[in-house]
Amino acid sequence: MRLRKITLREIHLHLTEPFETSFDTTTLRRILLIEAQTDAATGWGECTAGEHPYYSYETVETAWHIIRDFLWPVLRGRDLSSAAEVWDLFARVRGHHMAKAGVETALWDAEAKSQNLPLWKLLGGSRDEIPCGVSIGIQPTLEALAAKVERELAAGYQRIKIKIKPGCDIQPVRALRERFPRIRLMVDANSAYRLDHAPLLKQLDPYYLMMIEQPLGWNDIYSHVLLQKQLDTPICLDECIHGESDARAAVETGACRIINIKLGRVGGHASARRVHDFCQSKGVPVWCGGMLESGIGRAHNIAMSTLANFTLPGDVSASRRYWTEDIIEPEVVVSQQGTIRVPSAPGIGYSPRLDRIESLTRRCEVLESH
Ligand code: OSB
Ligand code: MG
Repeated sequence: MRLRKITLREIHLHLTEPFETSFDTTTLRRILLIEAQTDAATGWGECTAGEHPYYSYETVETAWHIIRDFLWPVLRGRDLSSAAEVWDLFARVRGHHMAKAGVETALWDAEAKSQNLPLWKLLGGSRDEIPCGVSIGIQPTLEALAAKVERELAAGYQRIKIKIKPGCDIQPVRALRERFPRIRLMVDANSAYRLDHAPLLKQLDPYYLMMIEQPLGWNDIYSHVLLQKQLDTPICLDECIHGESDARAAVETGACRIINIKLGRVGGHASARRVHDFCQSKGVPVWCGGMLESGIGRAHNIAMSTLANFTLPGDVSASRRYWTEDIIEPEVVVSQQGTIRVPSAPGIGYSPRLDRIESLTRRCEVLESH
């Protein structure tokens, strides 16, 4: 498989409603799409870098720069026997996993298409449907929050995650538990707390949450070791896990009992699979996180979630929860049982809508080997 051309496109998509976390409120997504043309097939990837460096240090701008000036030169005209080789080829570039993942996942799609195989089969996945949860942003009132939860449960979602931050944590959890005593409930703090908040976080224990996601520093595994010792509620790490070595450090030291895997954060499918396999060998369950992706990134998340140790419902939900109209055909839909049926078409299994992508494009750059 020889890479001929990469097209970078920045599209702008408005969320159907604002999404508030402890670090930001997002209304408009700037999404970097990567189209990789090889001599065998064309694949699509999505770079999950944000508009701001508030979740990780990467942004759309840094990713564009890294892809054009450092990743593309490594791959241009190169003959690849598999997308699985790309991670090692990129090793000289430190970090910038979201940039790497955008390109690497596009090549996985191309490889699967060239073999006429669904991507999830090429990755070694084993499920034909995946369990789904939702991530609900911070709401202005407890009533608004309860109404949202009600609606998502009625739609069939198997697990509810709410965002928390200092001053907006115990109260919403208590309110939801009183109203919904039996649901699978969890919280995500996006690194909004410090270790000296341990007594406060301890107050969440009586609400038997499935987990607390990333309470402490985005790059601070050790503080989570100290916090987990004090909590009954399992900690799940998101921001801290950039690859297999972080997963090993976190699991072996007891910093967490569950891991959230995001393709962008770990640098693509090959790295994600290594994190997955390590966790599986240690009996640590994983689930697929979300980054408010368009249909392209969502499709990659679905393919990854078919691996056997993705036993917990992920933040992979229906297109319509984010967009009035997605950029893929068909859109991602979730059943009344809270599952997504895995597509059987080659590659990511959903078709990019080129006309719609074209009309949403604000910036485009073609990188071509001559
Ligand atoms: O921490 O999981 C997170 C969105 C943007 C950045 C970080 C996170 C999130 C979400 C949304 O929780 C998940 C989704 O529905 O895509
Ligand atoms: Mg998270």
